[in-house]
Amino acid sequence: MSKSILELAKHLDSAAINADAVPQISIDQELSIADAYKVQVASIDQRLGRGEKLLGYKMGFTSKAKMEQMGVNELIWGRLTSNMELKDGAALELSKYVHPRAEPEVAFRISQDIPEVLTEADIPNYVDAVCAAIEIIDSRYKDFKFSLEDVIADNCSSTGYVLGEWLTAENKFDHLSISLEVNGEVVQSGSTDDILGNPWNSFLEATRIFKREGIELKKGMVLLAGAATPAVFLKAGDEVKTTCDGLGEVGLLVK
Ligand code: 0L1
Ligand code: MG
Repeated sequence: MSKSILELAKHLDSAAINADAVPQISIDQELSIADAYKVQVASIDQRLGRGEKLLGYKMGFTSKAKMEQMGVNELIWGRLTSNMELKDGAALELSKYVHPRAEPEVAFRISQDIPEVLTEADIPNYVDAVCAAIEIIDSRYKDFKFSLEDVIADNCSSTGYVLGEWLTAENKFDHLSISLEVNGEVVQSGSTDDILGNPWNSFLEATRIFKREGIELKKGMVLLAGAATPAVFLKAGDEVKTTCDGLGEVGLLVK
């Protein structure tokens, strides 16, 4: 028998709390994309009900190659809550995750509520800071395998994030190098161009999609723009660092 949206949400929430890999939802029941986002919202509501705060959003599938691979033609998004934030340089406790990976990103800080779809000219009025960031993705599904609907329901794999020092938002991001280092070795490198041509495009797309979906981007919220490279699995003892030209560094230690 099919599970309700709330049952699916509780199932994924419990998998996240217990760091327990579960079978893909899509093996047993069909889910539309709209219903998958409802599961995501209901599962985040479980966290908010425990006192967590909604602090922002992450954009995913921000490269054309990844969109094509997953058969989508627009970005997907997940929600960032207070328990997901790790301070720069903090320890990530491996036992709290199923099979976490890290990916190098940039983040935006929103300076006032965004009421409408923005254009490039509006950006200075709505974003006051940018920084280098790391997103921790940790699918709750066995073997990190999922359909598009599965991953959306599972908060688009988003599990944690680390923000570097906020810098003024004048940075234009033209062709900036960005890399992920593990234990002093560069294991992934790319350019901010790899984030939808330019991370600002991801931000503008977010304002378009969220207006359509009735999602509020509010003052003080964080928006993760998307990964510039493939993600890397983490293991105990790893020192992980993202460096982005002009935006500095941000890191974490895996325990
Ligand atoms: O770009 C993203 O952050 C997508 C994450 C969801 C897919 C995955 O877990 O690889
Ligand atoms: Mg990401």
